[in-house]
Amino acid sequence: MKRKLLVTNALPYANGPLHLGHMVGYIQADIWVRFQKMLGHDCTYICGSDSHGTPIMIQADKLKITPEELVKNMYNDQVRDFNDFLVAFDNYYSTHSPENQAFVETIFKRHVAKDNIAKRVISQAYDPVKNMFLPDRFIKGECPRCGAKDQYGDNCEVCGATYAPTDLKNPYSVLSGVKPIEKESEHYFFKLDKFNSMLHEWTRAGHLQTEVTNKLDEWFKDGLHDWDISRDAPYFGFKIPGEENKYFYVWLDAPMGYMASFKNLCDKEKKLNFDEYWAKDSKVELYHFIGKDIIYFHALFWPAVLSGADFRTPTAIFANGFLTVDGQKMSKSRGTFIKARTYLNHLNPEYLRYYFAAKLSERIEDLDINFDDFSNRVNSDLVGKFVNIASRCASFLQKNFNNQLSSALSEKKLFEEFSLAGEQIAKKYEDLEFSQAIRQIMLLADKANQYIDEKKPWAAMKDPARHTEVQDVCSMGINLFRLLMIYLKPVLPETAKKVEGFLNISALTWLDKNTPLLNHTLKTFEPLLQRLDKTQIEEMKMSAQGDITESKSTANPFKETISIDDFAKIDLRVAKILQAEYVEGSDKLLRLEVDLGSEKRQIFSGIKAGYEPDKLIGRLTVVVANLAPRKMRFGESQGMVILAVGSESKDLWLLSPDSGAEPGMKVQ
Ligand code: B3M
Ligand code: ZN
Repeated sequence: MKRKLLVTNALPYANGPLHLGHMVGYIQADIWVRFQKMLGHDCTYICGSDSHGTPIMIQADKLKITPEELVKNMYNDQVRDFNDFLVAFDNYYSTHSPENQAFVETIFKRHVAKDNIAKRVISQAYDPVKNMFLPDRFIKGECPRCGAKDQYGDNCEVCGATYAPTDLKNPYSVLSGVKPIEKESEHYFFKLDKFNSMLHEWTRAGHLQTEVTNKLDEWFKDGLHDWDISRDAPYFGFKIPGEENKYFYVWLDAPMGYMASFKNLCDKEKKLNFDEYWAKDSKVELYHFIGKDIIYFHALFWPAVLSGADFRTPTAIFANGFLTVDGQKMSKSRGTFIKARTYLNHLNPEYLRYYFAAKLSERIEDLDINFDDFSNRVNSDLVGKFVNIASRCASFLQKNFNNQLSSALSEKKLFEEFSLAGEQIAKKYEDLEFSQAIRQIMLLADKANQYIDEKKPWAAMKDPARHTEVQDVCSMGINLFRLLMIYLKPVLPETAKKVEGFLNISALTWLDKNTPLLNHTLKTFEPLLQRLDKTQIEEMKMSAQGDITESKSTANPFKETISIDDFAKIDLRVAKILQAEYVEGSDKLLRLEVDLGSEKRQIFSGIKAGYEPDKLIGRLTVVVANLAPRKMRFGESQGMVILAVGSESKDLWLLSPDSGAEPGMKVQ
């Protein structure tokens, strides 16, 4: 039966770049959607930028651009990152759109009419210099327990204490540095408690993962509190109708962005009908993929807001866990913060799609990316097992049989076994048990390789009487490979395209697993996926470390202030470059030998794109002399050359002291 589905991913904030942690949920949903489409279901996949809120306003202010310009820039970056990670939304829109404004106003008015909105005066922290109310994360101070400085208003990063912003000692506004004052203002509240019984029922009706239902039980026990849905000017968002200085809180209009993005698509593609998807009695399945940190908004507020405004509620919400890198929380200071773009500059997106798929389950577990494991899996599973089947068989068929497949299957049973396994694999995809699907696919890949090993076509080829056998074995191999490609297509869409070209067939669907490809001419085999070279990972990690903390288009241009003592720890020296040469196997690095006056050092520096080694020999530059030595694949790097860098990887310039400087001189 053909199903109709609408699938969404959480709308990423437009105030910072996408990073690998984000990609978990987007890749998960994209794989699921591609799978549904391969089955022939009518599945629409939408997303967009979450474009409102104080952080966006502040960020734009810092950059001296308007919030509109900022969200436009971020939107473009996000679209590019998603495209390059092969996340194929049917529409990517923005919450800062006329459609979204219309939805938030309609929905708000419907709730007002039903007396679901209250107004009352509350007192909040206010920055008397910037003349604005301060969200919690804009207030810092000393931890009330251990006294650590510069802690946020909710918990202490030093001793782990949790508290309210009002508990901070010597609080100050992050924006102006002054002590916040308390100020009163009237706010709008959504009466969540009125939906208590509706939510009680809804959260237990199979729309949520078990872990989520359990978590919600705790929240129900705490009681459902009124939700503050308004913010005072200055704010970047939609004005509340009838108010001069009040805006809807970003989290009220954010999920409505799902509707706005879909409405925008309906206007472009006339065959889609908005009401069929969102009216109260809609039969369409609606799925939201989100991160575990935003469950409260999606499993409580959102169904209540929708149902109270006479719209349908979601069919299910799928929450995913966080990403850790080499066992640690992603952190800018540790250099484990990897932007989506940094990854893409160095590595194939399908590697990460495969790695995530191999580790994802239906549960809300955190997922660790361990880069040794990552390269082993890519090389042994994808290249060693999967691609290997095709390359082994294709070369025999091309050299000896004009790329022609046999007209019958020599091992019907084996083909049927592979075809039948597709049913279980489909079930695993459907249930979001991707790691189990991948495990089964790789077991089949082992089997296919074993089959070829046993039949030894290379031996049979030596005996002219056995040539038909070779063609049959390789045709079997290609047919098994084709089924594996079908099963991996949701994860590896680019590779699938190449394979469809090589097999000389139209786009593979899931049902194609039931019929073999026979009596058919292949195209010439082209390499499908390269082995991953560990230097690519090293180089990516190096750029991640070097990345300024936030994306160029949006960042505060400078890093956090350090003291003069901090600066004094860095030992900068004039160095003379004695030797410079290419490093085999690295497309970024040069190996330098430098003279620091009192000693010579070896330094690997990522300047290959900007300099020919010969031109460097003999010149002076500046290095960090006391950077801890780092072991790299090519040897130890004993220091760091400082560079001026532009936005392209080739835009880099060594610093040069004026003439007269000597190697070893201090730079300060
Ligand atoms: N922008 C938070 C996030 O990016 C928030 C999601 C909105 S979903 C409607 O995770
Ligand atoms: Zn503390």
